Amino acid sequence: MRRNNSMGVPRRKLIGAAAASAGLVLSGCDRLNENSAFRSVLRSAEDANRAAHRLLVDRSALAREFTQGDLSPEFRMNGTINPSSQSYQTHAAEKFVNWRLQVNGLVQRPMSLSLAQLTSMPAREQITRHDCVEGWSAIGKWRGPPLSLLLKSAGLLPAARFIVFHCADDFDGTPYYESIDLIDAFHPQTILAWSMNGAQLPVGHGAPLRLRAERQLGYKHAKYIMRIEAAESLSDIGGGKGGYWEDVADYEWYAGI
Ligand SMILES: Nc1nc2c(c(=O)[nH]1)N[C@H]1C(S)=C(S)[C@@H](COP(=O)(O)O)O[C@H]1N2
Ligand SMILES: [Mo]
Repeated sequence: MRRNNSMGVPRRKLIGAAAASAGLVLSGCDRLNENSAFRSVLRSAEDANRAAHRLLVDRSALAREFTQGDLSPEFRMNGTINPSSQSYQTHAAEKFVNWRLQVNGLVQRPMSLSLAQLTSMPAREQITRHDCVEGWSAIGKWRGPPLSLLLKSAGLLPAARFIVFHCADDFDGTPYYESIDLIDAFHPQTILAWSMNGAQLPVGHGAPLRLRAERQLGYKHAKYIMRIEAAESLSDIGGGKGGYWEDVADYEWYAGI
């Protein structure tokens, strides 16, 4: 079948014309190069290219790690410091023995993990600085399995693009949640911390499990994680912007530091 465009010109003829004009451009290359406007377009394309490359390379870089002596004597508790729901209060009173982390959404094998299972997984320990958008920072020691380990055992489906953290707390009935992309999800310092400064994670800091995503600002570090969901899009989760603060106060979804 011979397919024509809307003007009735056979496709082959159009391709021929395009090739001819490409030839003209090529033969005029030297003259174009003398044109300073053209050169500046090339330069800015090169700059954009370099910036994109730098961004990609930098996103796999490690956040600075500190030593035991750098630990902040006091680490502020911020946002929710004790989720009020009856079910969270019961889990806390039971020392989280009946609590389970759900891992579901776009995964091959949905999982339900006890705290004992999570604490017996291979863990990473890291001393890092937490930077809150409100302007305070603190250095703490965090321990827990890399998020990548859980995602690998659940097996992400090809459509998965984001990892969403659903939390036990809410602000006036609106649940706290956060999300990251797969670059941060598989970053080696992205861990699910069940321990802080060598002790079980305190309720104020997100017990029994909180995210550490060391390349991003504090509000991305979801505390009180109940469920981890792999998703293709963020638009039908919460208010659609990928996180509680993104939805209610227009915080940036990508809060890289
Ligand atoms: N579930 C939940 N996670 C949360 C918050 C919250 O209110 N609820 N606050 C965020 C903000 S703004 C910061 S700075 C950190 C505070 O962590 P911290 O209490 O361990 O200092 O948790 C983040 N994660
Ligand atoms: Mo924060």
